[in-house]
Amino acid sequence: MKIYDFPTGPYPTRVRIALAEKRLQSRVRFVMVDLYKGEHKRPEFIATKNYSGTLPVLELDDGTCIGECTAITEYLDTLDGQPTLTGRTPRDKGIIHMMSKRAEIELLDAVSVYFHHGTPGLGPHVEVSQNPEWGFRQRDKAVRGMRYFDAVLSRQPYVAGEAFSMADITVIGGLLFASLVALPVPEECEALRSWYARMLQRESVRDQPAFAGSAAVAD
Ligand code: GTS
Repeated sequence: MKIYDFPTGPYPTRVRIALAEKRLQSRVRFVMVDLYKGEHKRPEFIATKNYSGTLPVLELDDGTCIGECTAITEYLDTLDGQPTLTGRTPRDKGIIHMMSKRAEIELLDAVSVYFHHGTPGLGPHVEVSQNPEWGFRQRDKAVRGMRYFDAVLSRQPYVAGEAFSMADITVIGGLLFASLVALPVPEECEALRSWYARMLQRESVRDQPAFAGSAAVAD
């Protein structure tokens, strides 16, 4: 299998963490796609790899391409390897999917929109139609999302309940992206901050290129 990847990107990092958790790294070959050169927006990439023009993309040996981190993680979770990241029981699968989707809508995707619209983003060659006001609104939404996940994590050890899951990985992606755009987690979000500190100690997280150096501290 191949993964079209940008090693320090928050979304690709989600899949890298899932692979590391399940110890499946040796089964994939990473192919670097340079976001800052706009390689993900080239017509050939869009036509053959991912219509959405985003990373990561998983390409199976038969040429099938799967985009969307959630879909890729669900695919990987059906292969060998522990732990299960997307739930075993119908209930757990439902909760994990819901919380991961919520983490995208309320946090990670909101920070991403802020990056692309409220900051120079990937630069003028790639960011051809920016709307700063929309970006700033999404930045504020992301901070509200942080407060929501703080409340969740003040009641339970992990985003979807009692065990580490894909939903934790999605929130990690959100806080990674927030740190890259210098959007701090509010001081008073103690549960979220201490959960993130715990997550940064996990081998699968700590060893990712995105967390090298000091770029990804909670504040
Ligand atoms: N919904 C997609 C998913 O979950 O996979 C979003 C993927 C996404 O936005 N990926 C980013 C991207 O390709 C990669 S990164 O920002 O994390 O590095 N962004 C480029 C762009 O032009 O939107």
